[in-house]
Amino acid sequence: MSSVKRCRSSRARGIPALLVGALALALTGGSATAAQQGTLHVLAAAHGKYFGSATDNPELPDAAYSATLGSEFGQITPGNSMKWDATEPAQGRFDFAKGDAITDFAAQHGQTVRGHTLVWHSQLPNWVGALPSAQVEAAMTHHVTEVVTHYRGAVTAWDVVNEPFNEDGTFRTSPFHTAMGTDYIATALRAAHAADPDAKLYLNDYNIEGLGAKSDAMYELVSELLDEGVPLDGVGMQAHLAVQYGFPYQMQANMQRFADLGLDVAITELDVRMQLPADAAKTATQATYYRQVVEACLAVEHCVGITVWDYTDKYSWVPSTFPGQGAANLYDENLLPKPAYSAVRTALGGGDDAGEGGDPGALRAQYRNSDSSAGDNQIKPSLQLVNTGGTTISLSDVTVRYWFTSDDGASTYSTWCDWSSIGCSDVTHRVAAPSTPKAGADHYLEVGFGGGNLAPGAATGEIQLRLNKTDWSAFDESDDYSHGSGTSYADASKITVYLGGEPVWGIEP
Ligand code: G2I
Repeated sequence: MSSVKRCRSSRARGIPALLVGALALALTGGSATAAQQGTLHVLAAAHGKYFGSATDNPELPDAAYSATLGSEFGQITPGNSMKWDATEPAQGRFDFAKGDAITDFAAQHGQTVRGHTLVWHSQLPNWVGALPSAQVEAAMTHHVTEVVTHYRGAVTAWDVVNEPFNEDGTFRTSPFHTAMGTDYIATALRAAHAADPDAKLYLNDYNIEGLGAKSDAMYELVSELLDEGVPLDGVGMQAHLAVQYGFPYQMQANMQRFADLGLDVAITELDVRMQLPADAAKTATQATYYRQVVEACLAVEHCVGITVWDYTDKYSWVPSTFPGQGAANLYDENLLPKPAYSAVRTALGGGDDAGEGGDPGALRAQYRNSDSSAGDNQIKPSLQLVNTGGTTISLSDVTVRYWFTSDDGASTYSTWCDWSSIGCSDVTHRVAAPSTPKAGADHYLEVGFGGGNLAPGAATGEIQLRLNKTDWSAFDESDDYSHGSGTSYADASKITVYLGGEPVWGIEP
């Protein structure tokens, strides 16, 4: 093996971290508030890295799910819809509908897309395995060429070959390996490079996160490919971890040895499963593992980013594959952040130790619209606050603003708390006007609290609010700044939250 170090430089490399952070803020729209700085992607971007999530087409109509997917993450990977069985189910018949829905979502949310995956032994339609050996290379090259060409410009990095190794580091048997031996890997990489010279090309596998036989095999392979001048930009480490199996051995050192070859490294499918039921100890270990992965990536300059294999337990692959196991993700089945989320955020520099009053970046507002009519004489926002940090927040320090326009009629208001799971007697509410009227916001409903605490991980639960003008004239809510159409709770960046009067969540109009 050659000791020559190569430097195929990444486009992201060399961009100052702050510029990348500013770029990410520009992409996510608007000015930076403390709360935006708290999203995982914006925090990661300040280190010159991305923070992403896998997703899948059946999940996108879930409005609460896709709201967080679109706001918290700067990169997405399709969990299934760019695999061979989806993109070329019959030979020569390509279907990009599902993959296009993913790239469209990403474009709408300023996210990059990792293409997953071109050449893999699994989720391979039967026709590939049935081909005579002599035809497999042409079929593979055609598949890679068509798919990469279709997604040119929309997919920035590809898992060109997925899971080429067995656990002991020998090459896995597949129709490709049977037909071409190990040459199939270089052939696939060359075809992908020819189809999109700008895409970053990766080999991706699991159980190669730490030092060991399997990662040694990957190291040998990529070293040889680089020696031969094969186009290869990086190694993807899936990182499907489990609390019962311990943390990968010397993960940072392992990542560094690949980086030292001149390659990028990406954490591509991170999750940390456990035997159910979850308990405090397992949940704490899980948070530690997530934190350690982030720390390892931050410590390795050429670790370009981290993707979680979906962000919520609601859509995890784990329970169906490992019966009795689960709870592997950053958010629970109700889309509320778990301690692992706080651990990741803290590791990214989000801070969990703001001292008295709690961690500003940890407080977030969620909103749902309980008003079926946007044109009647009442506005009915339902809100809840979630403390994703590690310190208790005193609610008497917290205020929340829902921004709207008064439209015609009276400019005096009545406000109501119709129901709240923490009781309405401690919830204060009033309408006020900003010093300068803004588009979609010449007034706001301000909500406060007489007392109470929000413990780490806790939510206030629903607070149902309502307001009307004293002359009961109608509103046109459709252009109101904070108005949304979602009927289930989702993070709402257009609801602003203040701690001790300082903005901590959301974007003011
Ligand atoms: O198995 C976890 C991941 C390991 N690394 C490669 C990834 O591509 C893989 O992802 C998972 C998807 O998250 C699952 O959603 O790959 C599985 C299949 O190998 C996916 O599961 C399959 C189900 O097994 C099928 O029954 C189902 O038709 O998803 C298919 C599409 O929903």
